[in-house]
Amino acid sequence: MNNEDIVKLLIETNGILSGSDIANTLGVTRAAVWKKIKLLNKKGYQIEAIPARGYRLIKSPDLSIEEMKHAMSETSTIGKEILFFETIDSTNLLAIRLCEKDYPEGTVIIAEHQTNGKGRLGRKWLSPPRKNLYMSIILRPNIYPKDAAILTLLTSVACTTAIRKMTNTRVSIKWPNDLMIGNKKLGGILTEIKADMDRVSYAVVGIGLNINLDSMDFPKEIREIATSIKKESGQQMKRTEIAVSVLKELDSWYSTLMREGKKTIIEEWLRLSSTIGMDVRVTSGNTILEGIAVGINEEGMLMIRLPDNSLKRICAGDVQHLRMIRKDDNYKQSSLH
Ligand code: BT5
Repeated sequence: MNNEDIVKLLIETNGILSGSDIANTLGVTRAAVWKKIKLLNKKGYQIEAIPARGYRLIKSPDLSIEEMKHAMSETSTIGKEILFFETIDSTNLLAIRLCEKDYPEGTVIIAEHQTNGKGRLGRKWLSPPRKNLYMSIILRPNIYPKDAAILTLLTSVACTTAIRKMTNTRVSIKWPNDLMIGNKKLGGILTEIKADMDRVSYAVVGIGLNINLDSMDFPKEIREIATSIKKESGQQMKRTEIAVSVLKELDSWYSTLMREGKKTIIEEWLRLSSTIGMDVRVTSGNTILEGIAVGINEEGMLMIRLPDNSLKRICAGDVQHLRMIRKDDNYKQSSLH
């Protein structure tokens, strides 16, 4: 009997369920049920025992893996398997190890706390415990390595859509992998792939989202540049609901990619991005360029119009938004080369 078996029954009952009904359904003793209930209450559930009647679920912890599993049972690919850790070095690192062991596509690794959360280029993702979301998803897309950036684009579309639906915040995407509210970073995406010459053999998309951090919870290194949903909206969120919404959006956008190719995703990314139409400064290795961000090409590269009017493709780098130049649809072209 898993924890989620009992939680699932209590959610589905939405009322009082007797100990013997639970025991019979799960093929265990009533004493075993009682023990599990005690354990779940220690894990942050509030399950009331009503004498001579049974048990009732009053409250779940704000990140409940059991509820997540229940909610993800109807997706097509993502979240069929969800692994949860209190503390881990990095969900991406573990996901990569699991990919090597042939874990199936759609497996989600989620942690309350990361001791070595990773950003791009060896940077750190600061991961304070119990307030945020840190998760990685294993994908095995049938795409060329040159197209792998689409996975970051589609993950940022999924996160942005989910957060806009669930909260009243105006999150947008900053190329290539940042989720922003205004000029503060709410979250980031780290896509790592293994590929041979002509096929991606696996990809791991890692998502870090600041959810319930209060102003004083931010590590000082990022206090000036980062934000959280709670800080922006005043809303204390149930992290389960955001996680489920993000993963369901990811499932749906991933199916769109596999079915229709990249076009719809690029269009949606352009709609949700705050980079296009901006005067930007791009730092890429030792090179710094300034120009107007006019679009992305089919491989997810940022297209910059330089002061001499030439177009430059940027495949990797960090973007600083300087000021809005134009926000009309002329800049929202998906097929620039
Ligand atoms: C990213 O890198 O933005 C990718 C972040 C991906 C994190 C997830 S968490 C789950 C999974 N497991 C992992 O180990 N990683 C992924 P980059 O664009 O390089 O941005 C890194 C920079 O963001 C840092 O140098 C800081 O300036 C800033 N930063 C670090 N922690 C932050 C936080 N919690 N909130 C906002 N900004 C942060």
